[in-house]
Amino acid sequence: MFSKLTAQAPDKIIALIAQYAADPRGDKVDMGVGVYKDAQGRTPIIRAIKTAEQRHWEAETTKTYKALIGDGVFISGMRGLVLGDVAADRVAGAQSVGGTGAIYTLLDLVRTIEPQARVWMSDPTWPNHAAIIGHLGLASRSYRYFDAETREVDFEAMRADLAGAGPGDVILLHGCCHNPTGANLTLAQWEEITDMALAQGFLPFVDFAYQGFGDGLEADAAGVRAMASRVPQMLIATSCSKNFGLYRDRIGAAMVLCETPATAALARGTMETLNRVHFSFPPDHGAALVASVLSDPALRADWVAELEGMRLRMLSLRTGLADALRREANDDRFDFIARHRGMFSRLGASPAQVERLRAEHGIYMVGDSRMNIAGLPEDRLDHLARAFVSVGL
Ligand code: PLP
Ligand code: TYF
Repeated sequence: MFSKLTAQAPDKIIALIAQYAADPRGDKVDMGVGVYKDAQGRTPIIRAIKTAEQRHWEAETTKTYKALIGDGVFISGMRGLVLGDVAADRVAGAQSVGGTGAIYTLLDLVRTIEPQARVWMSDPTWPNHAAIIGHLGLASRSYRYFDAETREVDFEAMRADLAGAGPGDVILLHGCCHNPTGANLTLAQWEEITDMALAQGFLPFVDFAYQGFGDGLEADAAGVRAMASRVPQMLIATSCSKNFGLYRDRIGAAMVLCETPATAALARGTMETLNRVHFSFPPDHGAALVASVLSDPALRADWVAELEGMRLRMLSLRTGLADALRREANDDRFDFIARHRGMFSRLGASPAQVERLRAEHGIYMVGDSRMNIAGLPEDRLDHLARAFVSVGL
């Protein structure tokens, strides 16, 4: 049976981790996989998470099963974090295995109801979106999103493409900190997409993996909240990998905003069933930690402060690199790096230039020239700027 299998192409982002690790150069620079790093290149455990973990270890007396849907305190805490007070009684939430698991559950929910649904992705988007949609056998479309010249959102093109969407179409949007480009919708543009959803009847699906990494916890949620306050229904996938630093603990939440509380109860029941068939009970550990951090005011304040420090560090790396490039290139063509938000920017280098940066300068970024801003060496930004200009950028 298994000889029928075909060799799988490796995930290009994950393949970079091993390639970087195997590089013996002492001054190599890792701007590959989307993991936050501090000035020493470490990905530390968030202080409040460590404290919650210690308390949890002391207080936990059993490892018996909890609930198929997940930890109720965690789910309502995540709903509040993402949506504030918006539409609370119409939202069904389920704990998931990372943000990826939330995306999978929500698209499986769509497939259960509407196997003919088409899922529209931004061009470009996180490669796992297309992989999951394809695996589920759903049809996909893409909409234009990024202007390669200005490195901003090409909103005219996006709007023109989405004009062709209607009922039965799911429009996948990045809630903030677009991966891989770093270019994001303004609040006014969120309102326009909301108008289109209302007029055309498509279903918005917000992938929200970087809340707190862009303009702040509340500001990053402004678009998704504005949309949720007006549309009858939408899907939201959230992740605790980045903002709680819980990458390997695999914790996230799937949320469905429904027309009525009664429909939300139905969605909740179906997500419970989807959890059961996907993995039965979701893993508790990360959910328990996030639930304590969100419900304990002191822990929450400490988490918010640490997250804000991470965000501000990435912002200062952005302005630092843009300044260094302005000096080195003697013009402002790289200023978009300071305007982008989140962990990534798409530099706009060709695959050959990306390869030269790796081979000649030990600078690692994804082949589409996505840079992880947190990986920038803050004491060597000039060196980096010289390398960028030396390969013809
Ligand atoms: N969505 C986007 C756009 C991402 O970049 C990521 C990656 O971290 C995720 C979702 C989900 O990540 P995880 O499954 O690790 O929570
Ligand atoms: O985009 C990134 O780098 C992160 C991590 O299949 C990641 O989201 C990358 C690829 C993948 C899963 C996670």
